[in-house]
This record gives sequence, C-alpha cells and structure tokens, in this order.
Amino acid sequence: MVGGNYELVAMGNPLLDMQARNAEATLKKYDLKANDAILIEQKPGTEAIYDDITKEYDIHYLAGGAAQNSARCAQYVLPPKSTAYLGSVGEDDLAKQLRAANEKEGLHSAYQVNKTTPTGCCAVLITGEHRSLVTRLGAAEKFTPDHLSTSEVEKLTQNAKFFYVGGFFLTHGLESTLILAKRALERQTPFSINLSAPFIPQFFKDQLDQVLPYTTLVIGNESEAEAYAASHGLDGKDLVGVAKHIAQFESKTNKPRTVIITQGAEETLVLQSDKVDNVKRYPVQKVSSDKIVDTNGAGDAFAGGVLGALILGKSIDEAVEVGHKLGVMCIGQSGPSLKFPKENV
Ligand code: 26A
Repeated sequence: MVGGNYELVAMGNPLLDMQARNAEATLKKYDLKANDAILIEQKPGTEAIYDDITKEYDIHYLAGGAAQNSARCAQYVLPPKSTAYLGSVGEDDLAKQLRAANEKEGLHSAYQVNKTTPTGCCAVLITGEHRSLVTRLGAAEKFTPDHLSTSEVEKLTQNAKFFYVGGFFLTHGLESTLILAKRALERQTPFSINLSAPFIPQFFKDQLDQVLPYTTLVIGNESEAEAYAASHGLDGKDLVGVAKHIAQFESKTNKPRTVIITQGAEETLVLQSDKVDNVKRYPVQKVSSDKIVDTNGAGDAFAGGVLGALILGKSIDEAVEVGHKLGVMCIGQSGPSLKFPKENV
C-alpha cells in the first residue's frame, strides 16, 4: 500500500520564483541566455536583477525550487501524505508562501529554518517558449547536515521508499546528499538525482561523481547530458553514449541504474545498466505553441511524474508516459504548476 508514510523523501533548494513575462530587455541588459539556469554569483553585476524586475514587470510569485516542484508533482499522482521535502528556508514571508503552496498540494515541508538568512528566490525570465533562471540561494545554501539527524527527518528517512535529490543541491550540499545516499544504500532504497542544469555536470563534476555510485535513477535533459559529456571526455553529440556512461558509472548498489534523458519536444531516451544496448525511445506529445503558457518547471513535472509512477509500482514505460503527461500539463500552466482540480493521468 502506497500513501500515508511519506514514501518519497526529496531534498533540494526551496526557492520562491519571481516570474516575469516578455523579459527580452532584461535578458539583454544582463547578457543572459534565453534558456539557462545560473547562480547569481556566476554572473557578477547581476545582483540588482530582483529589484529591477520587481519595478519593471508585473511579477508572478510562485513556489519554485526544482526538486520541490518535482516532489509536488509526484504528490499529484500519489495518495495523500506520500511525499516530504527537505530544504532550508528563512524565517520570512517567502517561506510562508512556500509552505502554503506545498500544503495546498499535499507535500509535507520538513524545512530547516535559518533565522538570519532570507529564503532563496529565482528570477524566471520568460521569452516565448524559453525561460532563463537566475537564482539567489539565500537560506537554501545554509542547509546543514544536522537537520538530517532531527527526529522528524530520521523517521522520514527510515520510512522512505524512494529518495530524490536535485543536482542543484550539489553546489553546496554534498555532505548532506551523501548522508542521505548512504541511508538509502543501507536500506536498499532507490536513490535518484536530477542533473538539473548544464553547470552542474560542468562545474560540480567531482561532487556529482561522488554521488552517482549511490544512484539507481538519474534524470537529465539533452543540454545537461552534453555538459556531462564535456566534463567526462565524451562526445556530446552521442546522447546514447552519454546515457551509457552514466548508466555504467561505478555503482555501490546491487540494483541496475536507469538513466532518463529528455529532449524537450523530442523523444525521451531511457537506458538501463543491465541492458545498455537496448536504448528505449519514447515520443513526446506535440503541443501547439498557442497552448504553451511557459516551459518553466516542465522538466521538474516530468521528473515528478516518473517518481510518482515508479513509487506506485508502475513500469518504466508507464512512468515515462506519466512524466510526459505532467510535463505537457505544466507547460499549459503558468510556472511550475499543474491543473487543479486534479486530472487523471
Ligand atoms: C542552485 N540553483 C541554481 C537552483 C535553481 C532552481 N532550483 C534549485 N536550485 N535554479 C532554478 N531553480 C528552479 O528551477 C525551477 C524550474 O525548473 C526554479 O525555482 C524553478 O522553479
């Protein structure tokens, strides 16, 4: 029986998204790529962007943070009380908004609270079908491993049937990720990660390589796979080759590893370490551009759908299908959100 036991425990950076539409001018002003995700520190001179967009656009505030989005989306397909999320927030209004959004959708927020640092935020600059994300992590990067030893989190991790950590968390949270990964290994529980953004396999290769051996499921997209190829000396054009490399990366578990690479509107690739020569390809339902509100969170919704379906005991074929449905639903909504009242998927 699934449900009631917080079967999924996810961990990441809780962020409040500040979404601006038709943001071409801001992209240009700060010299940002139309489709990217960066940390504010990676681009000196960008610090004023949050004040700037607040003045210049009608900002839509939404719960964000990639792994938190995925956990909410997994909850969408699961019975009540199936998902819990770990991350660090400040003691402020932004954190209240995040808790309220999670509560509304049934995701349990097991937050660590940092009294002296504001909750993180993410400027989401929408231009047509693209989105550029500029993140100030704030309290999110103050997450400390001792939160994992609180009685609440100990209990959650003991009961978990599936773990998921956002690759984004590796910019600061390697130690905590490895603690969770080791708990998963001890209990023979699936442990999954998302590559999150090209800069993770590019600049945080060492951290990623330390976590990969614990994973039973790795999800990423084509540009992240390409960045992985570049930092691991592979041919970035050969996506199947990259997926194979990830699948065959050292493993400490006794389970096969599944690698899923999405490619936007193009087919999704799935490769399993126990049958690496049998790559599976799943077509994606085409969405006409008039039905696309924005693509912010589509990848997270896909991942959430896959996790939810796997926790329900569905096959990988079915899980990818659920992921695709949630991805499509998300791009028809503003920001990383799904349709309510719930639709059957
Ligand atoms: C460390 N960084 C850069 C990040 C993020 C992030 N979530 C965690 N860490 N940068 C952007 N996001 C989130 O990604 C979602 C879209 O996939 C945004 O908050 C947005 O909701």
